[in-house]
Amino acid sequence: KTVAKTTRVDAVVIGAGIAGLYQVYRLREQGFDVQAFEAGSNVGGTWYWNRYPGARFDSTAEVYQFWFSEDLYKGWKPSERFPAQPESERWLNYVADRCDLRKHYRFSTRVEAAHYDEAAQSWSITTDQGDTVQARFLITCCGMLSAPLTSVFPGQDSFKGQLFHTARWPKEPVDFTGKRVGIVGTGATGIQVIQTIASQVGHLKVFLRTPQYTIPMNNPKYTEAVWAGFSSRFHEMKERVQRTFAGHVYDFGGYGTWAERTPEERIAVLEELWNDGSLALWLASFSEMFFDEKVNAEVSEFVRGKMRERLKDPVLCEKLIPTNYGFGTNRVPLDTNYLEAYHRPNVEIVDVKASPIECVTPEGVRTADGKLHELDILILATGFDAGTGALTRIDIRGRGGRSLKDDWGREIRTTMGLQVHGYPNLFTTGAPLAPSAAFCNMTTCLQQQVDWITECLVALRRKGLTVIEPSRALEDEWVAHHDETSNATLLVKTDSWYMGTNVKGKQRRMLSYIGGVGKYRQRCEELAAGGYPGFEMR
Ligand code: NA7
Repeated sequence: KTVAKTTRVDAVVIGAGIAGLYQVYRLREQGFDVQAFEAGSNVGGTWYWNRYPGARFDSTAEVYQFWFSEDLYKGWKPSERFPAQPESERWLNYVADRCDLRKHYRFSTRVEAAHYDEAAQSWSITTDQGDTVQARFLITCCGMLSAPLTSVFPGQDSFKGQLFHTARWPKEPVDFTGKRVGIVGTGATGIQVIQTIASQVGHLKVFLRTPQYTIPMNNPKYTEAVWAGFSSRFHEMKERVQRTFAGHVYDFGGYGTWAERTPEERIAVLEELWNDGSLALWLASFSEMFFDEKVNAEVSEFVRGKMRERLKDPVLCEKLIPTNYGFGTNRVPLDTNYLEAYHRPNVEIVDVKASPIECVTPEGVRTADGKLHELDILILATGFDAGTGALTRIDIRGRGGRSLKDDWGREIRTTMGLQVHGYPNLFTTGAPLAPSAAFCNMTTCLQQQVDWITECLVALRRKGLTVIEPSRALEDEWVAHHDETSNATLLVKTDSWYMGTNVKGKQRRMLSYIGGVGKYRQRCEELAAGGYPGFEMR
């Protein structure tokens, strides 16, 4: 659908991923007119862009779902516990079709700027296709991990081979046969790529800087009968994921505390969760591992032992088992034969901690020791400007022309990740200081945020009001609570995208709220039930 120049709508939604699709659905249901934009040529968000080999989510399929329609849930039958990207992309297309959401979108259209007009009490949104839309409300559903770090090394443009960032992977399959391939990055993404392409490439050089603790994924096929079983528990699961620590069915507390268990019992619990092959070892074992260095050290050693069993070779153990940070203090990936890939004769580790990458040349990658690593294909699994990047790449101006990029350049602040002081009628999902990946199963949190936003707009309309903005005091309170919560954990000691340390100059502040999904939700509900105390409404 083509937008006429300068359209007026109640709300503009940016993004056609999980949050955006559901936001459009909810706004339409409540009778708001909505214009949505999506930079990609189709729906899918994360699952549109991240089509790299091996991409898959590691929430379980029974909870990586929409909960607004039981029919929708029952009608989609995931093929396995952790489906791969093509299936997730198909799923979001299925949702868009079933709910007739496409007609609200303008695809292949990137929002470039959004300026708040104080006199008109509305946002003026402009796109790279030349459209201008006036919207009372602007709702960003741009994703937490969607602004890829693509320009990492000097000389990248000179490379004569093929260069890909994982989050900008081409739709056409890449032929690795016989190729000399290099990959930078061994986060959750790099691990999925490496384990998938190791057997396809001629030779693979892994430029490794920081090894990961990784858990072998247990990914059984889901039969019709299995899905019927989950479907019959739809309401029970829907209720449960809203209250657990990380928005999954599994949760902390099921095994009591570390302190009250004997050493043998602790190991038995860790073994049980290890064998579950999910993120439960991280997000549903003993929460003390996030707070108590001694507990963390013991859990870390348990995981190291498991990794040693898999790797066998002491040289590989030395290179691939983390020793300088604790288990669970950055994102824990699930893997499928990732460590085993290093047993292959065509897979080689280049230690770029010892000798960092200096530049990319036409032939390959040059490291500080002067070596040139000649390559046909270079893969950047170098991650994202998480939380803030998707929004600071848009020119967002609030009251008095203040810029979100500048404001967040000084200090990353939000009111519960839902609004930002100084930016009336701007609502955000997947934004900093709300629970997010993987401290929240993203579908759980995004739906909760969309529901909160929608109910807020309905409440404003009921009261005959047109503007809402959190007060500075309310935001201060949330930021302080957020910092207090994260500073009590060991997470703040480890460098990671959670802490913003992967982006030069970014403030070191925990991006995800880690007080728990249930607690966050309760606070959100209290604000709504109390008539939004601390928000200025006009
Ligand atoms: P991550 O987790 O941010 O990982 C990025 C990786 O890239 C990580 O291993 C980095 O090493 C590495 N990296 C980045 N720059 C360099 C340079 N210059 N040299 C060597 N290595 C480098 O991104 P992912 O895409 O894997 O995952 C992001 C999230 O998406 C994931 O947590 C899921 O929630 C989904 P470093 O650790 O900085 O030493």
